[in-house]
Amino acid sequence: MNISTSKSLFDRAQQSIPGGVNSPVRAFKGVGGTPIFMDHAKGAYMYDVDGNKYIDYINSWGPMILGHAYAPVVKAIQEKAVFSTSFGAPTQLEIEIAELIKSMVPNVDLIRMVNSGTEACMSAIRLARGYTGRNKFIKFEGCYHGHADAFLVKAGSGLATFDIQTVPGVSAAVAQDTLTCAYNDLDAVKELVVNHPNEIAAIIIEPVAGNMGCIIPKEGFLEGLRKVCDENGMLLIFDEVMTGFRLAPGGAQERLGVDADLVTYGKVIGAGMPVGAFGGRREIMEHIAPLGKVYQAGTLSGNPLAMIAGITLLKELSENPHFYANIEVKADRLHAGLDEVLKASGIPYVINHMGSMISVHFSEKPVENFDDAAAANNALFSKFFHAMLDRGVYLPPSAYETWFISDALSESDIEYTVNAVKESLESIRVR
Ligand code: KE4
Repeated sequence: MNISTSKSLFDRAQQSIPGGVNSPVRAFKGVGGTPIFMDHAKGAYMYDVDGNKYIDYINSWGPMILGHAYAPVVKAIQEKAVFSTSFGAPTQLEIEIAELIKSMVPNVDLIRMVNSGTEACMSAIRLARGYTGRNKFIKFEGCYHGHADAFLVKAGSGLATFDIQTVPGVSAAVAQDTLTCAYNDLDAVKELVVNHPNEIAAIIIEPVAGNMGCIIPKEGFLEGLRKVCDENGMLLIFDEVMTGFRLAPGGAQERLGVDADLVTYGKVIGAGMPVGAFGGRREIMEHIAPLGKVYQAGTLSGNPLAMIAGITLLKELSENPHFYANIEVKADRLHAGLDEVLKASGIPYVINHMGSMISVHFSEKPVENFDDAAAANNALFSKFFHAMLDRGVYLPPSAYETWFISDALSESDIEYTVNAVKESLESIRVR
């Protein structure tokens, strides 16, 4: 596959941008090789600067649930842009997206728009600390809640990909309030709570993890966290930046039947524009400025283009629930096809899958937490990634990421993908 233009752009990019990318996971450092520079995308396909076409399983890391350049979203942005891109004053659009989200997520009374998932999660933690008067919080190894200092402790996504255990610049004073334990280990959570009585403000979790591959919560795990929080005056925060409006209209809360106290969003709610949000019960959210004293702000929070993009996509999803059924059928079809060719290959593997989130781990044992994901044959994944890329299938460039299924995928795309997996496995076995 000719990627000469990507190569020259990458050389040029590195002269002006750290590592040539504006987000580390795009740099292919986890899998090696030259990152592919994209020119445009439509539906299930991305087209690189050398004219190569790829079936896209990244979907911009989640937002493109109905495919790239979804016509109603593009039209809405084009029409809104001529009326200014930002006012720095309140607009009706912000009310509309807040009311739309509240109609899809019943346990959210108030919601604040921000500009990224990181901002949403860091604001939720600050609010939990302000509401409870406690400083510590629990996160799970391999979960990623954005790049705010307090989260960069045993985090997933790029930190796992690059094996960054401690991040220079994150002070010990900050990190000491971040308590961690293994995903799916409820006893470890209870032990932390016993060892830190009345010190822990919250537990923050990806209710279905997507930053160490896709990791499914064990039966009773989330319910157990809910009980621990209720018994110890702690808040349960669901980081639904990935799962929100993807696993169901009401996200993981609806699909898994567990209510959090605060929930954070991103990705889908911006339809590819920079948006994040955090919300919850009024008694908690009214501590946020200007109502309360937990300060949180943003020049471009709620800007009209991001709002109209999010409103348009969320309306499509809420008014056409068949999208969710469609995506589940496609994901199930992909899972079945992957299972068939992986089983035939004789290579040990595990497929973790819920809704439109799926990941393949070359592992001989179940992958239920970060250590399991790290113990898999991730060197083989890197070869697999490139073999698939060479066949025009763009997977996340790391074994520590989840694949996303969009409704734009056709049956033939899925069949092509499964066949590409078969050929890729044969090619890497030969080497
Ligand atoms: P952003 O600040 O990147 O918008 O969101 C941070 C975030 C928070 N919570 C969850 C569950 C997330 O998955 C993310 C961001 N996801 C990564 C992909 N694993 C973003 C890709 C990137 O870092 O470029």
